Amino acid sequence: MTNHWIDIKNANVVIIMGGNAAEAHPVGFGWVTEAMQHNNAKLIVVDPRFNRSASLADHYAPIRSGTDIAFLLGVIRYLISTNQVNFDYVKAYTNASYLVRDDFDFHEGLFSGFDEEKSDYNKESWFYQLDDDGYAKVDETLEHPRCVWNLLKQHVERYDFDTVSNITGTPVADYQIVCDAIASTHTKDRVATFMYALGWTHHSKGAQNIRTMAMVQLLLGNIGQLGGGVNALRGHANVQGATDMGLLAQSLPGYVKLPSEKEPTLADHLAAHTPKPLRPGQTNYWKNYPSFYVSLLKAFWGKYATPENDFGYDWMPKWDQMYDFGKHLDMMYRGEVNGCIVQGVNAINSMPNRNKNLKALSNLKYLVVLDNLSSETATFWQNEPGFNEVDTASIQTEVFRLPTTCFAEEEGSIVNSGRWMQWHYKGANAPGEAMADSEIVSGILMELKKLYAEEGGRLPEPVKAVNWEYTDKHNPSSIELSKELNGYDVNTGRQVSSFSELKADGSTACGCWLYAGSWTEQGNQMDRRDNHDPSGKGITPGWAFAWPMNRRVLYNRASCDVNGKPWDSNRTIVEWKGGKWEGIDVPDFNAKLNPKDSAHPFIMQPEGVGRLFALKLLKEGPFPEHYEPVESPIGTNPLHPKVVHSPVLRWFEGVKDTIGTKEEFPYACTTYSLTEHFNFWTTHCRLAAISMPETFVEMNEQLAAEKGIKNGDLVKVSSKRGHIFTKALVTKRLRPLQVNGQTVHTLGIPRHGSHNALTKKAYSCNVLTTEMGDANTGVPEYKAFLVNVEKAEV
Ligand SMILES: Nc1nc2c(c(=O)[nH]1)N[C@H]1C(S)=C(S)[C@@H](COP(=O)(O)OP(=O)(O)OC[C@H]3O[C@@H](n4cnc5c(=O)[nH]c(N)nc54)[C@H](O)[C@@H]3O)O[C@H]1N2
Ligand SMILES: Nc1nc2c(c(=O)[nH]1)N[C@H]1C(S)=C(S)[C@@H](COP(=O)(O)OP(=O)(O)OC[C@H]3O[C@@H](n4cnc5c(=O)[nH]c(N)nc54)[C@H](O)[C@@H]3O)O[C@H]1N2
Ligand SMILES: [Mo]
Repeated sequence: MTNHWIDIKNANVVIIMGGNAAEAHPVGFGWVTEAMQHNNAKLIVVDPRFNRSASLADHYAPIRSGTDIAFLLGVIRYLISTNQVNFDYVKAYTNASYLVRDDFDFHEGLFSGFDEEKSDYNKESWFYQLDDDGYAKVDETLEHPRCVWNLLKQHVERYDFDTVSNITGTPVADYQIVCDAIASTHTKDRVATFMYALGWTHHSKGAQNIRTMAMVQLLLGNIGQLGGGVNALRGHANVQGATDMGLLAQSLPGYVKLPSEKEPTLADHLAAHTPKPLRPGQTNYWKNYPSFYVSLLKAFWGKYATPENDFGYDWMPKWDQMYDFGKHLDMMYRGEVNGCIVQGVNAINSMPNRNKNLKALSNLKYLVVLDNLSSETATFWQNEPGFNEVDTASIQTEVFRLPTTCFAEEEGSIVNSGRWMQWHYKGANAPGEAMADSEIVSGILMELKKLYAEEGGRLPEPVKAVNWEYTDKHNPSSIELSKELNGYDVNTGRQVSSFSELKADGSTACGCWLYAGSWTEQGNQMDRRDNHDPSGKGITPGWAFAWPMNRRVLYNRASCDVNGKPWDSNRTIVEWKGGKWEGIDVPDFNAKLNPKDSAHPFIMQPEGVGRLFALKLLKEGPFPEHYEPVESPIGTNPLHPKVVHSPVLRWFEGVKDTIGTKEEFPYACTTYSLTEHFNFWTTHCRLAAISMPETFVEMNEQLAAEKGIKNGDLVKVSSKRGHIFTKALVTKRLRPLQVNGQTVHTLGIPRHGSHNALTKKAYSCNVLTTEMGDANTGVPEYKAFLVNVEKAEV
């Protein structure tokens, strides 16, 4: 989140779109009702399903799954054509006035530079026009035909109400209400927040879904404001922490990059990732990349990291393509991988195309599962007729199960969606032989070191050099690990108090630059529990530690105009007063600068402004465009029939044959969470199993009647990848939508189906789902695929 949970109470309009906060984030949702009750806020929910969030909304609008970009580009068109834009903000704080290269173009669904053969773009033209000093050219009048503003206007021109409604299935009357509610926040005294999660990420253009919303927020001037922002509601309790720590396939802790094989030396890598300013006088914060990177290498390799050996850069793995879990499963399927360590994920239930994954795991020589429960992944080799059909005797995989502790049985920090690092203490000792994950991983490292010492082997250096100077090398304490993440002076051992102290010369070590300040010489800042809120605006500087630098609202310079005056005096976060900056939050800019010199709030961008035109950042293009899901219930793209879905998808060999057509599989299908369960693990919890004992498939009354299916009937749901049997839940919540001259029915299946838990035996919905996913992130299209449904013979 750019903002944080409590801050939602400051919103005037709350849009829940691409998420279901009432159900999946029920505690945080309390701040939505707070905004409604005490701030007269309006709640808008846009979702294929009338879900529990919708039941509390002022207005609910249905949408066909996978069409949010069309919906939001239509909103952008509406904002522009009705002049409901915060123009002062847009001119000063976005790249609206920047000139784009003359060779940038968009035609019939494709941007300039498309290479048909590679199914990829040459992104050269997706850039600004530069002057002789290498700075972007701008036209502050917004009149130049090549400025972002005019190109954007032109790009969204096609998305009028009828076109949008024809793609999304959202009735025009509903759409008008949503557009007006969003547009009402273009004034300086009104702000909207968008809350989203998987309804946007689980798509073959997930990153572009989110980006389109960020563009809406920029046009309205809603980023950097109390009650505004771009607010991702994260999944697992500590998934924010996991991503901060480099969980993503191509990132390292603090979102610095895993090196690619195109960067053979440290100098190459730093040159590729240390941006030059694109406008004069920019903070360009990533200019500090070398300090963050070298400090991270010092944390990895300790005394073995020296200027002479590029601080151990050679020992870092280099990628040639994205090796996410999907890629690994595909490699296992092809027999290209011997072993796999699965830690804290129930892969066989949660990854898409389950039948393929069963074969993938069966090809391994060994599988190690670190989990505090007996998961279906650890028992994937057990034949369970109907639910997990495998030929156990032919499986060669040896499975090792290492029981772990769970969060309540260890101390440490958990980072919530609002970036708060909150320390917690151990509640109980772990049962039986369970060990902490860190203890297990350390044990494996110690054994590897021993093996290398005794027997030698290829590439011993990284294992030998890894910095493991903990009191107990077999079991590093959370305290020692946290202090290392904060960072310290290598020579004196002093904890740094901020990332501004980090150096690129090897004199500091830091495990995650964003966490600098969380454990300083003053001690653990994460266990602070002063909930004092002096301004009444939900800013509690003494509660826990919010990265970066205990800042609660990111980009807060944008809450003021260029002269440092808050857009809205009721929403002051920082302000220029009596020749200096004052405020209730840590400034997200150099507060030594006067308002004019600091008027570039988006300090992580080399041009200091928010991007309506995203340059080369995303694979699909610098502007979002509507593409159909890979499996589309209308089988065409009404905007450009030749480019139906995203043209830059990653197709593993043979996957094209696993994609269904609307002729065979006529219904759209989506999957989602229920409050009563948390993913798969609470299916092992008796009370949760009692409250929701069984899974089901939801369908609307019209479709059920056409198919002769009654509520509670056993039905067979099939996709190109496989089929499941489950019970029908006939409902008004999912309604048929009129799309491109046809009726689209959507089915919905909860994602908690499990066959060896305390709930009734069920098929996992991931038998049906496709592994096709977002080209930037690899996240599968769990929320939009095609199925057929028929009444099953009992
Ligand atoms: N009780 C409970 N809480 C949980 C979880 C749980 O399993 N149970 N899981 C946790 C995890 S790991 C995560 S990641 C989060 C997930 O949090 P959410 O994303 O909120 O949860 P989901 O139920 O997956 O999906 C949200 C909504 O997206 C809608 N949707 C589907 N397709 C589209 C679309 O194309 N457009 C739009 N606008 N909406 C769409 C679905 O109908 C659903 O209502 O929740 C976390 N919290
Ligand atoms: N069709 C469909 N598929 C989906 C989704 C969907 O909406 N639809 N959602 C996707 C999303 S957002 C997510 S996050 C995934 C969730 O998928 P998973 O992460 O696979 O689901 P969980 O049930 O949360 O599994 C986590 C496992 O970690 C174990 N665990 C808990 N604490 C610890 C610990 O401290 N250490 C270790 N080693 N293990 C621990 C739990 O016992 C559990 O077995 O599913 C994805 N798959
Ligand atoms: Mo998740």
